[in-house]
Amino acid sequence: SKVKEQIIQLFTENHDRYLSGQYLSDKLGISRTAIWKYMKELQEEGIEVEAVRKVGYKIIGKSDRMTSTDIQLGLETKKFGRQIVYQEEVNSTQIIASELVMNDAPEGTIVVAERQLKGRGRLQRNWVTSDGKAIAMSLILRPSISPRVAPQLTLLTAVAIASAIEKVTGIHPNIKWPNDLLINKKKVCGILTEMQGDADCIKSVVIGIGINVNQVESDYPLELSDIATSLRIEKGQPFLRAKLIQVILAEFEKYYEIFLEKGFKPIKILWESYAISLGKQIKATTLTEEVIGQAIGITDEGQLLIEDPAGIVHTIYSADISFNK
Ligand code: BTX
Repeated sequence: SKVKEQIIQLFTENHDRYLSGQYLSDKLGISRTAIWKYMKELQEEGIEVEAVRKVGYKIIGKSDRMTSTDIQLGLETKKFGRQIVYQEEVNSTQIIASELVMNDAPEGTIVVAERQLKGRGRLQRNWVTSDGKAIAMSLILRPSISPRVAPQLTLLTAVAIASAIEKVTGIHPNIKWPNDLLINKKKVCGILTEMQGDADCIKSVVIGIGINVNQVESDYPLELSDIATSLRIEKGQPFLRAKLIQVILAEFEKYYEIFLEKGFKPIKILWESYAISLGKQIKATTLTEEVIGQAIGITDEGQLLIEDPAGIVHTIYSADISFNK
């Protein structure tokens, strides 16, 4: 309800302070009994509320869920995540987000699911989402940019997530061009950027984000056990997924504003600070060829530059990268 959202907003603005029933009732223009009813509802939704007589209410704990309430409580963005579509079970959050795009959902809308049955990777590959332990999220953007620069949004997303993971866990992840986030060489996050529009103009972009948060090794199917990791495996402790989403949205909003105002260059510098492929011998497999050589950098547009043994520099727009040594 609208009132509950306002209550959540007040607790978010006041961080860990007690808010009295009177204060809430004055602010929202409803009775203290009504406030008490809403606080009970929040409790039933899994938010731990402490109520102290004559003092007020305080949020003392949250469980690891990702409902709209969980994500809004503590969200400090202006636009991103202000519209949340939460579903218990979906085939793919990307499908729901593309439907929302056609129904004029505003920029910053997110779709989140607890359970994703047919997660999509690039090139029709599958993305495995472990029930209740991962983040499956799609984010709707409506930038006015040309399709040529759209791939930069994938790199921007990688920077925002890397920076959020670093803030929440203390781990410094690596980015493997263009769309993988790795920790200790294993994949912790995948990004899928899908665009709608025509050849001259983008109408919308749906960014799919899959993050392995609370899985343990035995949660992964055999074929992923050597290539996938999770924040929990790396850090030895679980994390609240809603909290991570809040920080990702805040980081995203910050970098997206910079990007729209100043272009890709400032993002590129940050991207390079997380990059793992640069300077290494790699093999890039594109739809039409294989390029082997040294990754020497990315262009101001975001394409990867590979210098082959003959000294020829190749510009790669899209490829899968593997390390040669
Ligand atoms: P990608 O094509 O770069 O990576 C897919 C490959 O990654 C798979 O072929 C498999 O080898 C490996 N893989 C699959 N699941 C996992 C996992 N959980 N952890 C590590 N490695 C894995 C990456 O595509 C883009 C993934 C985007 C997923 C999000 S989730 C929310 C949104 N909805 C949706 O359907 N897709 C996106």
